[in-house]
Amino acid sequence: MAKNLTHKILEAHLIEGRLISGEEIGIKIDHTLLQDATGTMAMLEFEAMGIDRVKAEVAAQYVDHNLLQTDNKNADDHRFLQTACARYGIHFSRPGNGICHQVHMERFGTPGKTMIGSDSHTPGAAGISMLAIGAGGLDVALAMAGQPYYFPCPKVVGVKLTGQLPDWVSAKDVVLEMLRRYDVKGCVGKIIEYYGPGIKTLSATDRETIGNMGTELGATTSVFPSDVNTRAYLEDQGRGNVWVEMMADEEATYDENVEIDLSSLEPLIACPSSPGNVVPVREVAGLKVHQVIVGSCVNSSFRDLMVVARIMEGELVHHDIFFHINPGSRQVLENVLAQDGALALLKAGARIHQSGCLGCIGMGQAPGTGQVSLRTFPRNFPNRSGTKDDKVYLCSPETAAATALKGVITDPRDLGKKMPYPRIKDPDKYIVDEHSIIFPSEERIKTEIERGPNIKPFPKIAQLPETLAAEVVLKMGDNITTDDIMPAGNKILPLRSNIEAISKFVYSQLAPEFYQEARDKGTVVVIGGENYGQGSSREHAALAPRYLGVRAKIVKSFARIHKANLCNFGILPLVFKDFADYDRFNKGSKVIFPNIRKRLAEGDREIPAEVDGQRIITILDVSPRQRRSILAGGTLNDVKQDL
Ligand code: MIC
Ligand code: SF4
Repeated sequence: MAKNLTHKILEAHLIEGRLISGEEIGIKIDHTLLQDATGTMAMLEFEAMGIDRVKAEVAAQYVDHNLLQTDNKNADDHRFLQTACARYGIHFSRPGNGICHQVHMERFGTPGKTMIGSDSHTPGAAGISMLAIGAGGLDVALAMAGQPYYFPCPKVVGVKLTGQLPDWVSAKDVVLEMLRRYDVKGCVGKIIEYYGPGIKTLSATDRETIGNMGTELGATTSVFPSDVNTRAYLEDQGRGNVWVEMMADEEATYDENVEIDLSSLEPLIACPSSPGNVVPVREVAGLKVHQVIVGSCVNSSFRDLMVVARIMEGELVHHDIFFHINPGSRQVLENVLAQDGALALLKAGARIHQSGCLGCIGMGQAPGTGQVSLRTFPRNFPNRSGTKDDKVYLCSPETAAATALKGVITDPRDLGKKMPYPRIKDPDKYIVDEHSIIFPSEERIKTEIERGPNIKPFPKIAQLPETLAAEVVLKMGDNITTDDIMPAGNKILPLRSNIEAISKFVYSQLAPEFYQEARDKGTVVVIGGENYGQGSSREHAALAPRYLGVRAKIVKSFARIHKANLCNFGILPLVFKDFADYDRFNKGSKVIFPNIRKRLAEGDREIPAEVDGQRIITILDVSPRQRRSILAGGTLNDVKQDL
C-alpha cells in the first residue's frame, strides 16, 4: 500500500501500538534536544532516574533562552548544565552559540530521524526532514534514558504545494496562510505533511520556518520530504554524508487534504495578540511602528538576514524605529559577516545582538507603553514581550525590513517600485563553526556536577487520594497559553530550576492573588475553555501549579503538550462532557470527585464530580500509562522503579 512520509518514518520507529489515529503509540527516539530554560529541570529529572549515561544517538543541550546574567542564577544554571552534559555524555552548545532549533539543524539534524525536544518549536527540524516533536522536559529526560516517546497517533494532513512564491513573499507567509485558514487549534492531534511540486522552490531553512510554526497551529509536528534541496543544505554544511532521499509514495493518501498555490500568496501579518490573527499586510499598512526585530528560531537563517541586509543596503532605518537583529546562530552571523551583510545592517542603523531567543521570550527588547512592535518571531501571545498590553505583530523578514525603512507597517511589494527583489542564494560552503559546542568524551564523563544555590532538587509529589475534594480558585476562558499559566521574562525565567520560588508567579498576570489563595486552600481546581495550555512545552506550567495544590484542571479542550505535562506531574486533565457545565463553576465552587482513585485504576473514562452538590460528568481521555502516572503522583514516581 502506498504510504505517506509521516507513516514511513513512524513505522520505522514504532515500538508500541498501531498507526491508528487517536491510539497511543510509542516510538524510538534518535535525537534529544534540551534548551536551558526547560533543560535544568529535565536534567534534574534525568539525574533522578539514576542512569549512568545518556542513551539517545545524539543528545544535545543548548543555552539560548536565558543569556542575561543579572545575578548568580543564570551562571549557576549554565554551569550545572555544562557539567551535567560532560558527566552524562551530552553535547553542550554554549551561550551565544545560537538558538537550539537553528544550531541543531546546522550541526546534527539528519533526515528520517526522530527527535523530541523540550521546546515546542522542535518541529523546526522538519527543515531537514526529521520527525521532530516538542515535549515536556520529563518526556525528553525519559528519551535520554532510552525510553520510547508515547503520544496519541496523529492524523496526517497532506498539504500540497504548487506554484512558486512571488517576489517579496516568503516562507513565513506560507505558514501565516496556514494560520489564517486553521487558526491556533486547527491542527491539534495532526501531523502536517507538505508535498507537491511547490516543495522544490523552498530551501531547507524556508521549510524550517514552516515546520517550526506548525506548533502555532497546534500540530504535533510537520514533515517535509528529503530531496535535492535537503542534500544541498547538508552539503553546504559539510554534512552531505548524512543525506538520504525520503518522500511519500506516489499514490499516498492523507486523512485530510489541503492545497496551497504558492503563486497566489501575498505578504501576511499576524496581529496582536495571537499567531492565528492573520490578515494581509496591506490591510494594516500605514500603522505607526516603534520597534522592528528580525530573528528568533524562525527567520534568523542566512537567507533571512541577508534578504534584510540587501534591502537595507545604502538606506537608513526610519528615525522613529528601534531596529534589532537577533541572529539564529553564531555561524549564521559569521556567514552574513563574510558577505558584508552585517556591515550593511550596521550602517543602516540596526542593533546586532548575540544569538539567542532574547526578546522573543521577554528577555530584553520589551517595547514601550502603547508602542507597536513588529517581529519575525513565531508567537505574540499577550504580555509575552514583557510589556503589559503589548501590541506585537508577526511577519516575514521582507515586511520587517520594509517597515523598518518606512516607519509604518509596509507591504514589502511597495519596495519593488524602487529595487529588484533580492533573491538570496545560500553560500556554496557555509563557514562552519563548532567551537562553541563541547562534544562528549570519555575523559569528560569523570566531571563532577556543580550545583549553585539556584539549583533546587525536584519536589516530591503525593499520590492521588481515594476521594478528591477541592475548591475552584480560578476560572478562565479560551486559548489560555502557558505564558498565562507560568509566565517567563527576565524576572521569572531565572527561577526555572527552583520550583518553590517560581510557583509564586503561577497565573501572576491573570490572577495575582492565585498564589496566596492556592496556598490558603491547599487543594484546588482550575477551570478553562478551549485549547487550554497552548504554546510552550514548559512543564513548569504543570509542575508549579501542582506544587501549589492544583489537583485537577477541567476545561473544554487541551493543547497537546500541556495535557501530557499535566499527566506527568499528577494533575487530572479533565474535559467537560457537556460544555454547558462550564457555567456551573464559579470561583469558590466546591468540587468533589468521589472514589477517584478507584475510577482511575479501573480505567473509567467518565469521571463524575459533585459541584456545589450537583453531579456532572467529566471525561478523562488518557492512556493506561498516563493513568498510572496520575495515580502515582507523576511519571517519575511511576517509572523510577522500572528504570
Ligand atoms: C517559547 O517559545 O514559548 C519557549 C520559551 O521557547 C518555550 C520553552 C520554554 O518555556 O522554556 C517553548 O516553546 O516550549
Ligand atoms: Fe526561543 Fe522564541 Fe523560538 Fe521559543 S519561539 S525557542 S523563545 S526564539
